[in-house]
Amino acid sequence: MNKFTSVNDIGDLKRAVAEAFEIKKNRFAHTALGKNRTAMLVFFNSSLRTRLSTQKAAMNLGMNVMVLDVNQGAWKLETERGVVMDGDKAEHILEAIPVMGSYCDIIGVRAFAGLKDRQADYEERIINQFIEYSGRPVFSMEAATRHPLQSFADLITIEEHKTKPRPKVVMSWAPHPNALPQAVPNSFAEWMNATDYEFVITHPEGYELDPQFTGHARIEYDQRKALEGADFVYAKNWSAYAGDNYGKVLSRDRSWTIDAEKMSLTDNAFFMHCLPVRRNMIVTDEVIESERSLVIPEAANREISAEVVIKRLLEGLNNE
Ligand code: AN0
Ligand code: CP
Repeated sequence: MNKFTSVNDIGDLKRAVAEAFEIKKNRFAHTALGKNRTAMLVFFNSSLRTRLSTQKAAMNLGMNVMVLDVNQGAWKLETERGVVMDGDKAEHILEAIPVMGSYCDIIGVRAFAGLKDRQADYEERIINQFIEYSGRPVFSMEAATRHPLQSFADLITIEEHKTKPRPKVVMSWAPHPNALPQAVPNSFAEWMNATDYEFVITHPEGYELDPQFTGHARIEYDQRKALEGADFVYAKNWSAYAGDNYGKVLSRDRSWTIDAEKMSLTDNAFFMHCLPVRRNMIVTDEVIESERSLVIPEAANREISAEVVIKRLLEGLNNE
């Protein structure tokens, strides 16, 4: 593997999950792979889980790790080519990227959607520049349109907890005060569509996601109907994708919050969320604290998904 930005880079999902289970049993089995190799983790946005779990995964593989918060201590970066740089940005990303690449063997990048220019976001301009100019294998730690390390951890979590071969997984929009990217729901949909699960998406009208991600999923505007018989409820907020509403908050309707009464419509479903979560907006205290809540094991599996991905990138380097 020489990059990881979507489900398409991971190949056979059954093999990837089997590898994840192997790594979970012994996460220090491959320390020789990363010896004298350096991972650089570059953050344009905040993070708790991704920063810690990815760093831990790289250390489990014997790597050295450097973390750069672009907004704290680095020069402000210009990302558009052709700009006269007479403003507050001291350095261009076109120099910064190859310089970063010269200090490491693999690069992880977190660069969220700006939510102003849909075309720029959906062209994945930032991470694609890292792929083009760093000279290193690049992996996504949430880019503008996808969060594949999260979706892989979500898949591992479902595989660990499912009690039916073909569980019903329901992804539900839920309210949030701010405009959030579509990366997590896009990516989750893309990974669920690569499984043979029954997959349903529910959201208020106007919150339709890009069909390239939702694929053959059933879209159900009635949240209660969608939740009937669910085995897993995956809650997430996102801002609008469609047309002129791109990046906008169209609703903060708390009748969409996942509460105990909603969960009672399901088949004793597990509750999932990628975190960070706004309690009593997305989900009630009662549901997130219930014994069916998987949010903590789901976050713990971020270390495992990252370790499989970094392991494969290292194997790719060794095969060069
Ligand atoms: C981010 C998002 O929705 O993309 C990160 C989630 C992992 N969430 C927030 O900004 C709250
Ligand atoms: N789920 C997730 O990616 O969390 P962070 O934003 O804290 O990294």
